[in-house]
Amino acid sequence: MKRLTIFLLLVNIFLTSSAKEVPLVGNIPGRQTASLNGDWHYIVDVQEEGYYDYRMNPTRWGFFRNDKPRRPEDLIEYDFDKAPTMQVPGDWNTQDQQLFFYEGTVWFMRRFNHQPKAGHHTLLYFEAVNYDAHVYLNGNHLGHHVGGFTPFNYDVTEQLHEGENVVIVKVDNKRRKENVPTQIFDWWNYGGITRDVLLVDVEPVYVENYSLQLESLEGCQISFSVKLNCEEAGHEVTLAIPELRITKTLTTAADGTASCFMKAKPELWSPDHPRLYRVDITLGGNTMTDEIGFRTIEARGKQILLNGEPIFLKGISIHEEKPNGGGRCNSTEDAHTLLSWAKELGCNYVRLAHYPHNEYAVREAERMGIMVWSEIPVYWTIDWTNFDTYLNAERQLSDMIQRDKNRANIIIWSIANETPHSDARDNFLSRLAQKARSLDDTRLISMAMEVTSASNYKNRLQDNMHRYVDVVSFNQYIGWYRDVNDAPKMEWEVPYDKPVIVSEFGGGARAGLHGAVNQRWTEEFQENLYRENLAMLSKIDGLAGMSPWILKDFRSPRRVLVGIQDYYNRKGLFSDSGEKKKAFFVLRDWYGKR
Ligand code: GCB
Repeated sequence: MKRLTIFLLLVNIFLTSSAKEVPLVGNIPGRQTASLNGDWHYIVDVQEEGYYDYRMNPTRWGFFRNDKPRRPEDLIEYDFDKAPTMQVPGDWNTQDQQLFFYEGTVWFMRRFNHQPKAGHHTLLYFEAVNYDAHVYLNGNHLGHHVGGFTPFNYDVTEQLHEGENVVIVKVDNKRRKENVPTQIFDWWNYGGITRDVLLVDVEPVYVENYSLQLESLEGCQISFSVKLNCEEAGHEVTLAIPELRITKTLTTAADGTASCFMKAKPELWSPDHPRLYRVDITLGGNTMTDEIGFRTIEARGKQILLNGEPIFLKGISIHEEKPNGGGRCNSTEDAHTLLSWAKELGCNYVRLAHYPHNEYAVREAERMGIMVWSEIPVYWTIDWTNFDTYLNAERQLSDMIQRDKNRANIIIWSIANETPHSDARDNFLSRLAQKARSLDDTRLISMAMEVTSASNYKNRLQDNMHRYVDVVSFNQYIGWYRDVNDAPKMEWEVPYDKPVIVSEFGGGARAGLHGAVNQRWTEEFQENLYRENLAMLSKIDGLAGMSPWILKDFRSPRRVLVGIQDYYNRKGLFSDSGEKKKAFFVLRDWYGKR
């Protein structure tokens, strides 16, 4: 009898904690959601007291229980309700002065009310938590997620209570060798629940994700494929694009997917005409709406063709940092300001460096007619031989693609930035490139490579990864890490029949500091560097675009020069508070003439 009771208790514990991470749902803006943004209580936990006991074993009595003393003599050494609050989404570094340089663990707690809808399911969706997150709902551990810039979601239908619920997240942003990115990187390691948190209302059977795109210009063919959250035959999914007079009903096969091709002649999406069509996807009487643009993108010889026409990518690189004063961006307004600056510069393209940016940013760029290079933080010295590191990178890549595969403006998936050559690195990256292609063969694949610098002024791009990419891209810093006087003598050799993008070049200037052109950190130095670089780079055979480094000064712990850098990388064309530097006008004029 006693055994039976224990067994039943265990079964009960198992059942009540059976929340699961589910495959990422697409088109969050088009779904029924309730926001969990707002004030969350937080506790800074330097030694992970709330997670490990004093023998360093995970403790049953952790902060995730949100325990309260029941009797006056009870000892509970934390209290979320008495702890301060900060805004979610948001980084902790700019919300609490004491946490400016903090890298470690912070616990977050928020209460919310919920009224379950009979027969519905609820997903708990995090757009991003940097970097390592353990998520708990009403004391149940929902899961563990690593990677600071991609979304994840849990089906929490069973864990939600009617009335009050408590969600707790342990966030740890310590840098580690095996992480992606690894221990060193040139940007601020903003910690926290940096993007939206949402409850998503779905039916038990729901559309998990779909792809809708123009297959080819010649045949005027659109392809549509849809995947449900369950592997069941016989569900009807209707796709409607009213402005194209398309209504098509498909029936799922046993694996819960369906697909079709349709004839259509949509107006094409392009920077000059960022046309988006309303798309309705209906399953079992529930309709979800999206806005989708149609275009083709391809590399032919040394050209990039958008809608069959050669296009030069007039770009700029952007970090996801607020336009005024720093901190992680977390709204459409932030994205709009940065992208408007890029437009003012004459850009038709941006490199969203060095990690997937917020969905807001990608969608805003799409509406504004800006093409996008989107990348994962496989940056510098990744732990190439560690298979878990590979799996982490691959997961970030596939979540980036799952989230954004219907965005017409994304033309390039980039898999890495400035990685040192080795067999281990080639194995890792070629596998990633193949993965990207298997998930989406309609876009171009690239990565930011490096050029071997030669003393005879001949710069040759040589990288085994050239076979796996559609566009060869490289970063180079003549004039900054190498002498600007060399620029006119430089020759470039890119021995591959592929389009070339210069994914970075640039140099630093402190806004308002003026002086001679050879005086580092002055606006004149940066201005001259841009002039010399643009003249030099124009000579590259097959130059199809560029994304100079960078739109705005951004925070970096590596930039310690007092009075000049003050923990900012100063290569922005805008200062950290949004003032234009002289080099802005050089690039704007050059783009104006292309
Ligand atoms: C690079 C990196 C970028 C740095 C930049 C710099 O090559 O890709 O992340 O911030 O150089 O400023 O040195």
